[in-house]
Amino acid sequence: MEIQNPTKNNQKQKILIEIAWETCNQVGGIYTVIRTKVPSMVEKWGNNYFLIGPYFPQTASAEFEPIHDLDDSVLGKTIQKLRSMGLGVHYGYWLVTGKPRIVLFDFWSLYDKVNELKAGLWERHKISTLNVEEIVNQTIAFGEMIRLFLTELGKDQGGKNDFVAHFHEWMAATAIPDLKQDGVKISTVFTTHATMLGRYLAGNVPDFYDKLHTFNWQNEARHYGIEAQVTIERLAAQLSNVMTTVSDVTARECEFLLGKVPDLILPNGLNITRFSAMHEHQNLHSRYKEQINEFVMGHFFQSQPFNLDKTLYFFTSGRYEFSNKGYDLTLEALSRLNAKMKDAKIDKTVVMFFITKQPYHSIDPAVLHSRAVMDEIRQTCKSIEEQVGEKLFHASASTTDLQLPDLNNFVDEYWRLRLRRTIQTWKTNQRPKVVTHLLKQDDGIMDYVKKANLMNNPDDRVKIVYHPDFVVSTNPLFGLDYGQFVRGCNLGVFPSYYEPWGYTPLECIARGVPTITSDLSGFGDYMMQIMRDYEQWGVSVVNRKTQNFHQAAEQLSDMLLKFVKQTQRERITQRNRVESISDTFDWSNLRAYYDTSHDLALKRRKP
Ligand code: 1S3
Repeated sequence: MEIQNPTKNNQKQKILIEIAWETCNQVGGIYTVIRTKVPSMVEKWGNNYFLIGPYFPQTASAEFEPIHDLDDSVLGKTIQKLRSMGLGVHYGYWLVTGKPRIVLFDFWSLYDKVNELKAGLWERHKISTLNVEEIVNQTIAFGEMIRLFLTELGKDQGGKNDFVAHFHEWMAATAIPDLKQDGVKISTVFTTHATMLGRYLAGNVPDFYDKLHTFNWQNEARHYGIEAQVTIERLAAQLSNVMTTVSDVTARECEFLLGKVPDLILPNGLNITRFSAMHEHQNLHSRYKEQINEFVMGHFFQSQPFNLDKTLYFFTSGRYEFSNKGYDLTLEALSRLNAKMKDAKIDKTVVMFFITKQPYHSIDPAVLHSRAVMDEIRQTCKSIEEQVGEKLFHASASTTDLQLPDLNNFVDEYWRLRLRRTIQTWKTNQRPKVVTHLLKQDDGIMDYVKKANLMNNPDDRVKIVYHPDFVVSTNPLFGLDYGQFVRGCNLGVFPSYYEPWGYTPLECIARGVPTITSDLSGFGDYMMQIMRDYEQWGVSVVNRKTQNFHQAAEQLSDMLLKFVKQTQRERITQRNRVESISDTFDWSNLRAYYDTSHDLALKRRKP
């Protein structure tokens, strides 16, 4: 840990500290930003980079390795100082690619002072925190530890270092107003990955984008009971040296809802791993598609067998925000696609997966049972296969008249009966379930599916599988992790209405899977800016800015139909093209935006 040493010509060292509630604490997309960016940050900053996050023992036990010896560097001394104040400060490595150093604050060690801290926030900055959600109390305690830590660092025994503190989201930013007021010698960058009000308003007010300039932030914040969060977000935006967000789409929101036009846009990237041989990603697609086939056979073939060689797998995924994530539009478009495929007598089947998280009791036992019985059929077939193979070999080897033996004679009555009985118990007339789990209650997806009669009817060309839980490798239905599931699918569908960036389409591109996004998502908007012929590269963008819901649904259904009509050869070529643009989104290319924000913050604090 040598961050405090000035270089030979006595230049100050620049030190970057990245701070987020999702550092070593996976909640959503911000964790992906921070975690995937680490290797690129470490490459540039080396030992002069570390992160700060909250301490949660359970996550820490999996992702954190403590460093026990503290030296007398400025970081070591600062940690010691906070510990001597009785605060829980954990220092070590974050066990992710790049293995950066990380400081985790146990905010519970300060939690008994939370009411005092809240009174202080009101007195000094007019942040009203009465009757707030529990998360606000936790972030205030966390923020106070950040304030103490940075204030101590800023003293920097002799000013040998220049510090930049990069805060992500309001949850990490309660310290910014105090740091500014106290003149702490640290340059600050604040990145918001959405706006609190934007998220609420977009989900509740029709024509949100057209009305953006009309909202009174305080009235709206009070109305939704999020005044504390919004005030913290606004103050962080206005008082940091540099304020940024992830897309132009969200920049407009910041202007009207946070009262601040962002200084810079920092688009999100991924850590892209490409294969040296092109065919490798195609092989992986086939392998994982086979596993999805297994699920589909278990789920549908009980009553509705169809030709898997003529079946396409589409999916959408993300947090359950029914209209913000465009699930409503996707369902409407699927219903139209179903009608169009029937009309045109297209002899293909589309299975559409909805992967999200909703409260449920358990996986539906009927779904599990069907899968288990199908596995039993497979086992029986295997036994028969072995028996026939062995007997055929013997009969062939011992034949004297060159006549091929009759295979029918090789299967024991026992196995014939067993196979017939198992098939009999399996086959049913009932429609395959739409939802794989027992939901606690019907939701927007189920209501829409029923209304549109997308109920997996025998003549439907579009079948629906609603999986109200995220896909993880321990899941008994797919036996795939999320990345593998994505690779096995043919198309990702994400026509969001509210999406500051949106990693889901990018995750498709990284795996060579074509995708559909919208021009209201940060990613779609960025794609349209940087690549004129994006459709050639397997990315389609639904126009939701100027089209109404029905026009956008029609456009989306046409996009889906066009995809359905592609030949297998065209799909293979397209997958190669998609995969070839993935490098554009590697952090090694996108870190430069972050670099600019840090340079600007340093310049601004010392004009
Ligand atoms: C936010 O997470 P979300 O899904 O709540 O930040 C992500 C990372 O910048 C972004 O991709 C997403 O659109 C935002 O909404």
